[in-house]
Amino acid sequence: MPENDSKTTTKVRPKTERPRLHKVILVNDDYTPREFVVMVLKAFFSMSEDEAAKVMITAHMKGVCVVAVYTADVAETKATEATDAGRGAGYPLLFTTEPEE
Ligand code: NFA
Repeated sequence: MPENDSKTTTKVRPKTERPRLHKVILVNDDYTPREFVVMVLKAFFSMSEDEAAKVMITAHMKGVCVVAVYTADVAETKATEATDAGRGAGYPLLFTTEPEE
C-alpha cells in the first residue's frame, strides 16, 4: 500500500562538482637544450617524441606552451619534478601551473 499517491515525481540530480583542473605550462629559456626539454616532456608527461617536440617548439617560439592538465596536486607535483630534473642537469628549465578557466 503506497503511502504516496501523487502522480508527479521529482528526479533528484545531485550536483557533483568536478575538481577544477590546473594547467602545467612549459616556459621557454635561452639555455636548456631542445633535446633535453623533449626528454623531460617524454619522461614526466608520458609524451611521444612527436608530441614532445611540438610542445617544445611551441614554447620556444611563443614563450610558453600548455603541456597537460591535471588536478591541482598532480599538476604541482609534476611541474616541480620536471623543473627539478632541469635544475639537476644545470639548466634553468621551468614548468609552472595555473588553474584552468
Ligand atoms: N629555447 C631553447 C633553445 O633554443 C629550447 C627550449 C624550448 C627551452 C622550450 C625551454 C623550453 N635551446
